Amino acid sequence: MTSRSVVTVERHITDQERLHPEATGALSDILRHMALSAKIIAREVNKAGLVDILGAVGRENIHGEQVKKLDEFADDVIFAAFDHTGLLCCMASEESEGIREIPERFPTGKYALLYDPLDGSSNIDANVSIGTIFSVLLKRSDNPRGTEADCIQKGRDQIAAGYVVYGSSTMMVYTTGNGVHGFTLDPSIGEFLLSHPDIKIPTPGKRIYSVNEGNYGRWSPGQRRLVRYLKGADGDNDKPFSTRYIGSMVSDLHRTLLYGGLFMYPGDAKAPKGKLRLLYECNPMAMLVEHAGGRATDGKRDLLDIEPTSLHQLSPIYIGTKDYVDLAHRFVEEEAAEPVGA
Ligand code: P6P
Repeated sequence: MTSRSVVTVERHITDQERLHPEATGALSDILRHMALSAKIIAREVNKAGLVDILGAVGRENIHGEQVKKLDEFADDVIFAAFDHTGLLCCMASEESEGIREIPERFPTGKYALLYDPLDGSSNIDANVSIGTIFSVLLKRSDNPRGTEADCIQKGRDQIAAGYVVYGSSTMMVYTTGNGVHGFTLDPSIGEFLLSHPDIKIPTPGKRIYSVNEGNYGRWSPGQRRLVRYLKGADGDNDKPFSTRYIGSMVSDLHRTLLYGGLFMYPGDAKAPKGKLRLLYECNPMAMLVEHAGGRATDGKRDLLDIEPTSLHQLSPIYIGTKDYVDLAHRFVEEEAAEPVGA
């Protein structure tokens, strides 16, 4: 690789900023600080098995889930990377019930940052890939220190979105609405290098469906028919799909983005809105997949058009190759209007 072909994420962000003469550079700085956070988190994730950082801290988060030390560490790393920068009016994290305010001693800015600091954390002990997901919104309120309403905006209004996947290599993938770009961390120089420019989800893409079939007994009749059709057990599908399910959203979505396929977390009789959070899991992924040429819905309408009402609200999600999401709608759309399990 010649020095000319080495494009760091910092250089790429600067190049992207040049496309917007009106840009102040604040959004670029947000992406740079997220890249720094990712490097720090990656360092700890990659040695998690070597130091006593595993195991629960004996505390549950607001969703009643056991908080593992790495969750807490990642949450603190991101907050500390941004709280003093003057870039943000406030933050919202999966790990905190309300918004995370910028300390009074620091200046504030015009953006709100929402993030899931370490998604898939239940897989940490099994060394399965996990990830960070983030979403950037523009402050709407007059309050310089932000409000919860500044974080509760529909996905179509996101300014930027991205994720970091801590796997066999650490990758950062982001979009500001001008293509989806992937960077791989070169630990030898501590830089994210452009490895996947302008990602487009393959079409037709691999025939892969990704869903937790352990929930089959709670699914709606349409969801059951869909999965039976996909696997060739029902209906006229002469090209059955393969199934892949890691159980870590960032990993399942990263595969879907690069290979194509259909990822689903549907609602069911026990959890009518499914398990995944709209604002800082589904919406950023939906922005990325749409800008890569795919589709993302809740089984009835585009996720990015949903008007959210609360910070941690859940949403069913069907996301990936557009044709496969459209196919899913043929089975489940009419039911999305009805309470699941009816
Ligand atoms: P289930 C991980 O706990 C997570 O939040 C997502 O990363 C993942 O897609 C989902 O939950 C897996 O949930 O119910 O299939 O174990």
